Amino acid sequence: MNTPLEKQVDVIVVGAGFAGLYALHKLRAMGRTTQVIEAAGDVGGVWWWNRYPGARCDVESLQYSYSFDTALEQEWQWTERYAAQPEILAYIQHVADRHDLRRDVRFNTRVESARFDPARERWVVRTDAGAVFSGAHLIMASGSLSVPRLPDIPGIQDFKGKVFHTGSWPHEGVDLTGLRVGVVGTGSSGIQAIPQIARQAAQLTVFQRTANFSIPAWNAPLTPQQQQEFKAAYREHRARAREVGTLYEFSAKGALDVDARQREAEYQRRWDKGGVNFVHSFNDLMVNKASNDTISDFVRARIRGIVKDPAVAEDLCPYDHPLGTKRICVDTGYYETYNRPNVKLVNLRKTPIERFTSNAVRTSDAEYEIDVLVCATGYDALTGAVLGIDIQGRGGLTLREKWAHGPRTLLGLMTAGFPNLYIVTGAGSPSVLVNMVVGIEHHIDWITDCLTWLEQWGRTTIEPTVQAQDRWVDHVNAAANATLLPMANSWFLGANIPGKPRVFMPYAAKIGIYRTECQAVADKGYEGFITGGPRAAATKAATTAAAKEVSQ
Ligand code: FAD
Ligand code: N01
Repeated sequence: MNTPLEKQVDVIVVGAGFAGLYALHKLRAMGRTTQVIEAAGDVGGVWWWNRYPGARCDVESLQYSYSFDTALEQEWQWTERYAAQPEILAYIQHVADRHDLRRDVRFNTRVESARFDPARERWVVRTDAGAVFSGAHLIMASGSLSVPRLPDIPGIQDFKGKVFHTGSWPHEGVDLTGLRVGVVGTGSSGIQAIPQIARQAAQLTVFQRTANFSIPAWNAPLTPQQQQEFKAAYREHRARAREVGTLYEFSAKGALDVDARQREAEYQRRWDKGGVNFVHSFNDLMVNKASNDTISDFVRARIRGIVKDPAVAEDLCPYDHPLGTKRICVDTGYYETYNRPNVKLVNLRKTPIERFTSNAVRTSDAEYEIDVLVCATGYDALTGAVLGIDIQGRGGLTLREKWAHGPRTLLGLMTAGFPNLYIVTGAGSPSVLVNMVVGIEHHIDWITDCLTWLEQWGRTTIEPTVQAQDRWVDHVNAAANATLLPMANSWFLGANIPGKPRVFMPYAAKIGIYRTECQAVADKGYEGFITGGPRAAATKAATTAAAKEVSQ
């Protein structure tokens, strides 16, 4: 029986960022009726939410863009090497206008629950506005970094000043002129915002728990010639990006294959060019700790060279994780900011925060009065948005129960017991480790190819077998363990969320390898997946497998 007032479509998509919009565009072209549901007031995803001062991409603008619209990639003029948030948002809004996408998006609406109805083989989705939608397929384009996290610091509710999170920054902007501002968090967001805030605020106090490695962006306007040269070879660049993610200058040598002088020269050459390319100076930096020590030492020496007060410089030097094992940061004048007279660094490892009072942050040795608190404290990454929805699959199995000990997927795309539920750039895929627009386009292409295949073969449902999923989870763990990545307490591992299972979530393989693996599965008739017949009741095998998993 249909639920009253249920709007029925072929496919429901949660989220209208890069992923949701491309999904809608493709599904429409395939003739599938599609409903996108988005909590924000417009398209853009993270670029709609993250309006903090200094927000910009760190994959170069010409690469951090869709490849599917080949006319647009020629027409669109990026103004800077790394576009700022307003420009990226304008680009996504332009894509929505150009392809008339907004008419299928329900904005200002949050999906609260999704239940698979096995009798109808449909997902029934309920929103915070009480609306009900059903679709044969449900695509979670809900983002890997879309659930901001405020710090659990005692007394924060007593603080009477304004509190902002970088990931949900007010649209009207925040005038910090003449105010005493505290920033908690020195990841990518904090490192971008701190230099900008320092210019406005009367006094800026940065509360740092973990020092991070940051590389200068050397951001600059893009010249017409730079644009023309890149655009002339766009097809080749896009093809290469599908293999490597971002077009860095990859090295064929290990860091210890050359002498110290050559190593230093290479690090300096790349430092002077700026950006994440620096991390690819040698090919073993992410697998060999001794090699990594050389690049980590180089950056620590640069920090000491930039920051005038030696004690502050030392506090800014990261020692507790190898470079690159936390997401590397890219900055404009970050370390230089600590030479300003109105900026103070508080090292929370030495003097932890004890509590907030109504007008101050109290650490173990001092009280810092502030008017405004900026939390650059990150996200419940990769699984936060998906688990934020009460998702129920076959036999009443909820995703929250199933993933209680960590996410389990096949290819990062689907999970056993949840037929026709697709996750874009989810845990178990390269996701946040690569240029995410490349990963997003790949996932949407794989999902839409899968829908076409199901139709051609008269199948109505698809889901992984538990065995194939288990093998994939082991494979993802092995890929991470072959690198230095698990050595950091990073959000890649869920370490930033108390109580979150510590599982290395992204798949640490080159995206080209991953694409080949995904294609091989499809070429073998979706090997590792169970498909159900035309409107048949759910296959017995799938139900049994899901039930078995709940009982495990
Ligand atoms: P998002 O852009 O996160 O969009 C997901 C949308 O889903 C959101 O708008 C959210 O409101 C909506 N949503 C979630 N849950 C629900 C729900 N229950 N109901 C309704 N709607 C919901 N990646 C790079 O590769 N390069 C970069 O340079 C880069 N820079 C970044 C800078 C910042 C400040 C941040 C935060 C991230 C950056 N990223 C970058 C990563 C970024 O997440 C991806 O590049 C990309 O924008 C993700 O797009 P998406 O559509 O998958 O997800
Ligand atoms: O978040 P983060 P982010 N007390 O989790 C600290 C993308 N992105 O928003 O490390 C004190 O990295 C926390 O300290 P610690 C990119 O993928 C890209 O900066 O847990 N401190 C850390 O310093 C990025 O990686 C860009 O010890 C607390 C910080 O808050 C991802 O988004 C720009 C605390 C959080 O850092 C997330 O970046 C922005 C507490 N209770 C974002 N809780 C580009 O440049 C947390 N912290 C492309």
